[in-house]
Amino acid sequence: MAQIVAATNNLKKLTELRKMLADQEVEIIGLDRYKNYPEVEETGATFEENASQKALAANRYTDLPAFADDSGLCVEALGDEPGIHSARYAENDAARIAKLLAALQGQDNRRAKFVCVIAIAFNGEIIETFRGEVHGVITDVPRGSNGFGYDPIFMPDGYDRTFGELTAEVKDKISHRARAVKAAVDFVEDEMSSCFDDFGC
Ligand code: ITT
Repeated sequence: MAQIVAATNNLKKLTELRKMLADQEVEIIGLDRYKNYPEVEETGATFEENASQKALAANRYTDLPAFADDSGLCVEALGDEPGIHSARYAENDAARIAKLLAALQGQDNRRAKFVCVIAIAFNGEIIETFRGEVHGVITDVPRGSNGFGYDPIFMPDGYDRTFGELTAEVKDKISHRARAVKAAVDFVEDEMSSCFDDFGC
């Protein structure tokens, strides 16, 4: 079976990605396979740049095709922050949530979106990046303990529960990550079918 490296150190993210790709004929290799895998700095100004840096680093280190997910929560009233800084916004999930709610105190505009960009790297080059978004609002208080990160304060449009309250099955159908993964899978399937058409490979 073909192998691909999932270039993430976030185990909750990795679990979601593995579930979303469970039907694909590909073995997802985690970074835990590589004991000396170096810390990869995220120096980009966009989700696309950071996802590409992470995917390329893993592809070069392992010599296997690799993909990475760079994601975050963009809050309208905060000029789309924390955005690409979501993981570094504070030192743990509880502190990140508390800081965000404090920044939004008294703010009527609670609109926000989760963004996920997946980059695929092969032979030292980025093949393509794929973006998924889910729009919604930030609640006044955290609700639920499912998921990870900012899930307890994000309520997607069309639902009256946060990602922290919704089941993994629901989140994994409508999330930013689900949408980016679907775009990536559609692209790879299209490329493979055109490869079959063109070269019978
Ligand atoms: P890797 O870079 O190793 O993949 P990371 O957690 O540092 O792990 P990011 O740099 O992409 O990943 O930061 C994403 C952060 O955005 C993540 O740590 C959460 O705080 C938040 N986030 C992303 N997707 C989320 C989701 O589905 N639910 C809740 N929070 C999410």
